[in-house]
Amino acid sequence: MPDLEQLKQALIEGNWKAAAAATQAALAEGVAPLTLVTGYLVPAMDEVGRLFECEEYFVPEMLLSARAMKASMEIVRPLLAASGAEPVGRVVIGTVKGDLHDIGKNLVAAMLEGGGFEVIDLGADVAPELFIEAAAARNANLVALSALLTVTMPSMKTTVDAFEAAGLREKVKVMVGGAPVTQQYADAIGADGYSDSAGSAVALARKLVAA
Ligand code: B12
Repeated sequence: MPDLEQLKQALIEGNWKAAAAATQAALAEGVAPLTLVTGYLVPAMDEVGRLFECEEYFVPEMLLSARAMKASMEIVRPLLAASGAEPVGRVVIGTVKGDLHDIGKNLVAAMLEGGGFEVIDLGADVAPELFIEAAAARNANLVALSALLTVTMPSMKTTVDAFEAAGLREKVKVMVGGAPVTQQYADAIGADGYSDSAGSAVALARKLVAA
């Protein structure tokens, strides 16, 4: 068994080269890609968040950790997405306007791809009109919104409302997620679904497009 604590430590220290090397080593020794993500990468970022909260880390340290996470995810992502299943739906995904956090959104996108969805990823800081444009142009049946900041959560509601105003709300299901988002919030803004992790997002997405 490889020393996976080293991988976690590399993320916390923001050392992308060590993170990439530890990821490769773990995969070579047969550790499942999803185990790497849920057991080590995500907990490492949680620890980074805790260090930020208690003012041991500041934005530059968070950025270095995010870069290390990205280096790991670039290796893991194709493996998560390599299921080869039939397309089960078309999803437009993005982080809402004002919010630059894209790691969780990228993970959800990779899992949805792995779960057989065609994924149109609009990136981060996405305005409501861009979600609408992409959903209409690509005939999507699902829209997935991510927010990591309490101050950008209202952009989720603005986006749901914009779909309503554009007359497209009946055509797409909307699912929301991100650390500060809750089922209660999803219900309050009229979203169709909420999930707290990339893994359960796939089951939710399947349920929503089948409904
Ligand atoms: C890395 C990071 C950054 C990086 C982001 C880099 C990037 N490319 O994403 C940088 C340095 C840019 C950054 C900036 C800021 N950040 Co920041 N950041 C983080 C950190 C440490 C990790 C986030 C992360 O990637 N987690 C790992 C992923 C895998 O988890 P996740 O995003 O939650 O996603 C999972 C689920 O939520 C879910 N999910 C996510 N999206 C979706 C969508 C759908 C549809 C579904 C179903 C599920 C789902 O599935 C994912 C996988 O399981 C968090 C702390 C934390 N633990 O969350 C703070 C944190 C989010 N940041 C915070 C803050 C305050 C900021 C800044 C305002 C700091 C500043 N003073 O400038 C800025 C804001 C910039 C902006 N406008 O967006 C606060 C937010 C507090 C709040 N509740 O509002 C946090 C919580 C830190 C803290 N504890 O205080 N940040």
